[in-house]
Amino acid sequence: MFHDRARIHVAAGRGGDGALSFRREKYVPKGGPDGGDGGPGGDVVLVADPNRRDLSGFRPHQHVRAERGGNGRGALKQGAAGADAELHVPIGTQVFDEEARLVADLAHAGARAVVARGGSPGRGNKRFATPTRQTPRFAETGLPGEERWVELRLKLVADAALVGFPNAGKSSLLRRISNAKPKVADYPFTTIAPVLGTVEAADGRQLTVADVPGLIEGASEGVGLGHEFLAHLERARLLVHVIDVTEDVHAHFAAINRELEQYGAGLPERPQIVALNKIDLVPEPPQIELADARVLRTYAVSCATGAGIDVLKAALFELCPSAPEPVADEEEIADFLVYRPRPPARRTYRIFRTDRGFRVEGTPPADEDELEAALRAAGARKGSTVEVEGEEFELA
Ligand SMILES: Nc1nc2c(ncn2[C@@H]2O[C@H](COP(=O)(O)OP(=O)(O)OP(=O)(O)O)[C@@H](O)[C@H]2O)c(=O)[nH]1
Ligand SMILES: [Mg+2]
Repeated sequence: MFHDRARIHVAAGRGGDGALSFRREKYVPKGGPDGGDGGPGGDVVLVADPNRRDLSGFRPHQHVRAERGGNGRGALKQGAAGADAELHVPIGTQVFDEEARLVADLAHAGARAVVARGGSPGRGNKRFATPTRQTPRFAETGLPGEERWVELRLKLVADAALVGFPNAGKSSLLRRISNAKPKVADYPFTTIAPVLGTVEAADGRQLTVADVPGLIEGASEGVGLGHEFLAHLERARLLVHVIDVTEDVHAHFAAINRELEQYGAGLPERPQIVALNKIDLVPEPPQIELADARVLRTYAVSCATGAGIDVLKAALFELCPSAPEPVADEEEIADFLVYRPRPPARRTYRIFRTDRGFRVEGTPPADEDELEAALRAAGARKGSTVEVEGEEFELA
């Protein structure tokens, strides 16, 4: 099975707590504060991996968690940074948030997108020492990491894509021109999942071509295999419209174009070259004119005999301008791809661990349950002493 969608829950690591510690040395009865800071929580990062074919590596509703930052320790030892959770996805994976907004597009090998940021660490008590407060008996706790549901959708990255009725010979054509070996058979819907092939020119240039399932009248209403898989044509700069010459060519051409119009997303306007296939089955080479502004060229070919294939292949290289130069500046790519959802949720308060229990500083949330959850996340348990706005209470 080919999976081009996955919904996963991503949770970044919580920041480590700062340490509450005092120097203990021989002959130094009252050492100063030496609690180190916690380490930052790990991020959840998606990485575009050319070795991944689809999203089938994800379980439905999978939960992914990055590592928590380590706690600070005495002697000013900083906690270890939590390890990132790296998820490998195929090139062409797009990331959508819960409001269906596109937040990252991993269109190049090695592209990275942070989808959940690790929580910032708490500061150790050493940081809170001032001339007037030489023995701070508290340390800051770390902040929780971001978490969210994200929807991954794969849109294959191909220079050109084949489109047409079932049985037109799309897979046969891909076998002829590329290194891919998709299944070919004389029944409709042989191809049920997209296949990418690499086409090589004599001068070494390469193009990728996508073969997708056949389309039929009413695909937009779910007839046949539906039209969802047209998402894999969206990034193609050129469509190769394959038509069986033994069929009613004009009717088939119009029917496929109607389905492209139903789908939208730029496909109706995409330039096409038409491959009139199976000319070995007709006595005369077809003289067919398709009056349509999108059609740049029409070729008569036979995937069975190979007739006309080389000319069509040359046209692909001529009409697919070579890929745009990769952006030289790595920073620029990263900036575009890194998901900055909203400024890291600034809490209006921080939680400190004291030698008596916990203390909340700043403006605590109005919602008591929210505060309680935050205290528990910071390590408070039933019976812990908590100080909020000068009042002390025990956690129930
Ligand atoms: N005679 C002849 N048969 C062909 C030619 N090209 C393809 N075929 C045959 O047509 C049938 C369908 O070919 P496929 O390549 O599987 O067609 P497709 O468009 O990929 O079909 P779906 O995957 O079902 O959408 C197979 O039996 C092929 O052998 C051709 O040029 N001449
Ligand atoms: Mg096929």
